[in-house]
Amino acid sequence: MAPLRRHAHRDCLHEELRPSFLVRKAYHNRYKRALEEDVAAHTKGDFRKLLVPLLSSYRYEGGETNMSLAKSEAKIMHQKIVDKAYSDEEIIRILTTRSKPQLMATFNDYNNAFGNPINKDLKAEPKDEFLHALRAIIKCIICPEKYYEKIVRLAINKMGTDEGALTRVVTTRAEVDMGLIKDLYYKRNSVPLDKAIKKDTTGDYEDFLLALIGHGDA
Ligand SMILES: [Ca+2]
Repeated sequence: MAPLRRHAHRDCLHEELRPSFLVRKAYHNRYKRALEEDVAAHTKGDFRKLLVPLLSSYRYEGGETNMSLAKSEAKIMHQKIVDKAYSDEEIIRILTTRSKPQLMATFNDYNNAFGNPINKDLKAEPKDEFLHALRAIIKCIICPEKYYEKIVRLAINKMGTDEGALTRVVTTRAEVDMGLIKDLYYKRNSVPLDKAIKKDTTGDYEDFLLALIGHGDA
């Protein structure tokens, strides 16, 4: 795997794969494994092709957008999607290196020029896991708290608890945007997230989650 700690980005999967020291320590205490090892152990093929640049490439952080670049890259992405070349290096390069405002402009342009949101076109094969990952990255860029609130909601609402999904969101977003996720969770479910977690989990696991979401300061 590429070095894990080179740049402190604020973008979804970058953040997801580059969590803070405290988060990694909490994860290690509970699972006796390094978070990075688990991530590395679970990627291969096209996923590795996508995740390695997400970890290692430099994402430009400026706020300005280049509209003609957005237009040309929307066109590139559309052509690759039409050709079903989903793991093409151009798609990966655009998603992993462009700034968030630049990508927002590209996605808008895509919608305007081709008549569909890009994520709708990436749903052509709903069961394809690589397409699922691309859609997740795009949803994260557009509105991370919405993406993560949904994962938390589904993890809690199912019979029992989806501990894997809940742990992943809580450990990776704890020091990023957990406040926004909690606000949105409360808005959608009319119950505070810490209360929902208390009801759905027990013991050490409950304490672990509550500590990380900042129980009491909601
Ligand atoms: Ca449940």
